[in-house]
Amino acid sequence: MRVYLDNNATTIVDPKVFAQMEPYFVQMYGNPNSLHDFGSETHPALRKAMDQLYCGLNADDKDDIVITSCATESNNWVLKGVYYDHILGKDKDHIITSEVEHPAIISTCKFLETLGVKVTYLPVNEKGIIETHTLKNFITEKTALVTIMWANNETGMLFPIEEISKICKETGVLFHSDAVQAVGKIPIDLKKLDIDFLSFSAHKFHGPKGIGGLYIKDSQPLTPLFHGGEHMGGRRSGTLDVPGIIGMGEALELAVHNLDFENNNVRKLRDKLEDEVLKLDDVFVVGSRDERTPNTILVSVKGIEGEAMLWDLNKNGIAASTGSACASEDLESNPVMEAIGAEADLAHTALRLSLSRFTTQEEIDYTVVILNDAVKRLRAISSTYSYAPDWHDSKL
Ligand code: 7TS
Repeated sequence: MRVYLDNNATTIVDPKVFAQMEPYFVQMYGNPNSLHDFGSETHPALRKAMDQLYCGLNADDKDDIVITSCATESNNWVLKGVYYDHILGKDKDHIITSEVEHPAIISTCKFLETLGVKVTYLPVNEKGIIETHTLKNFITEKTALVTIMWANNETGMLFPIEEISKICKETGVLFHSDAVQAVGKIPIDLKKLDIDFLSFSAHKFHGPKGIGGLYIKDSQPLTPLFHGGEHMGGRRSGTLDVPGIIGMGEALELAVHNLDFENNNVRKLRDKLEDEVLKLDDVFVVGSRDERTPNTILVSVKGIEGEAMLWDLNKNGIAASTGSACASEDLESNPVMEAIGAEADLAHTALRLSLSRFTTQEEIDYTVVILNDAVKRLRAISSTYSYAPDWHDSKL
């Protein structure tokens, strides 16, 4: 049996999405900017896709949704755009983010630091989210932007976005949210929230890879990252990825349509898996279930390196993740586990299991059997494992 439990890394393209995209590879392949029929026959489907995106995020007509190649691009664009428009040559020099953002934010912040930008990396509590009341203390008249993710990719923990957006509005600071792990999993209503910029990526909600977007409130100016042929009103040049845009629109519409399913069936399967995982001795799951996206579990299994578990599961057809890269000489620990204050040996044992609406009961039942067996076998040969009932308390 093959079981895919790495849906926070990427998802299967929904066959219904692929069916909408296919004709635009082989029949209607014209460049939408061309003046002939090959070009113009793509327009109705592109218009429909943009409508699906506005509708799926409940964005206003006066807002912009600009198509990008992925969320990494969207995140780079907003941070570098804010640098050009609000920091360079201006009296602001400060950006606030959190310690547990995706590298697409952290690495871009590190780059901006080399240009003289001051960046505050807000610490997180034991659940892996920021204490919102502390945010106010860090905002000064020099702060140009707050960038905080909506849901964490490792833990699934949801950040208090409404509260953060209110603080930013009150203090007159721009607010960006990397919503890659939230879009398609929880309701998003951009008419109700004061969010200036929001990043998303189609391949996280059963759309194709290589296509994403940046929402821009009130179509405010943002210096482009890509200059060129003035596509997307000059905001993001480059020939439009017609099948990709059509796929992303369809995928978002389907995801929003399936939100109740996501919240009931996916959550039920996730909870069942979590119940079974928690029956094991010496395991620790980050954050409580109702504070997370419905599909994610980050679990530490004492005494077993995340990578060892991954290999073992993979041998049995199960795809999961540790959230850490396996360097050639050293096994890296999970950065989010480190940020929540877990000791090094615990941070090395992280295992991320992320489900989707395509995950089945049989797959979860199979995973539980394999996981139980793997834990027994790997702990038997572990040099670091010996039973300690108060382990949870002593390590965090
Ligand atoms: N932001 C978040 C929160 C993410 O989870 C990811 C991908 C990205 C940005 C980058 O998205 P992309 O569209 O540029 O690919 N996250 C992961 C992950 O957790 N494991 O693999 C990719």
